[in-house]
Amino acid sequence: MKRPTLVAAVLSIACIVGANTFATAAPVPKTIIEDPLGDANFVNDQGTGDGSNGDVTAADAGTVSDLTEVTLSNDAKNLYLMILTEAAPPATTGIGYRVRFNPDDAGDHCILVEAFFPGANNVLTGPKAHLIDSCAGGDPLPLEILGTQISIPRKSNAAFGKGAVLKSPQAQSFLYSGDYPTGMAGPTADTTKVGTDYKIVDKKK
Ligand SMILES: [Ca+2]
Ligand SMILES: [Ca+2]
Repeated sequence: MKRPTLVAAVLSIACIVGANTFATAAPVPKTIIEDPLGDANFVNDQGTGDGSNGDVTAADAGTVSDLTEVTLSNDAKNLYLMILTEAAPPATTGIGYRVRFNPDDAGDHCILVEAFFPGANNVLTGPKAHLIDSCAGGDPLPLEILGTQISIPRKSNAAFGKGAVLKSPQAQSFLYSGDYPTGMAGPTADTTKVGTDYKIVDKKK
């Protein structure tokens, strides 16, 4: 009767792990971007991503590249960005995602969070993510990525400071080929309309 005992032991460990997970649960994610299902077809708004060309057509070429939702949450230490798609990466073809914030007067976004997944057309062996501050310059900052959730240390940029608002979020998916981080990001498969600003939550002490 070893097997039931083992199963019971595993279940009880799972319960303990589950309880701990709830005890230290991350804050509730807030939806900042929503996008139609079934429009990853390399047609809608590719390149601009501002929604001006519409974002729905009948063709449904992509599943992993099909953005459906982006959520954000934060605690004192990190921002947690989650990218939701019709099907989870990786795909046969290497796919990347970009979520960008804080456009300047010219419409160029200062804060870019990018994630890249392995595929036949690139050299990656696992997912990679990084933060780019295109207004301040400098090298991309590597970020922790688990599935399609990216953890962004708040101390990494003033844009994530106390009470800060991340403005005009917008997302894109694209093919990612070649080396990392110097590979080719494109063409764009899916884009979203500009979503809802996210105000960073800080608990009062
Ligand atoms: Ca979509
Ligand atoms: Ca879209």
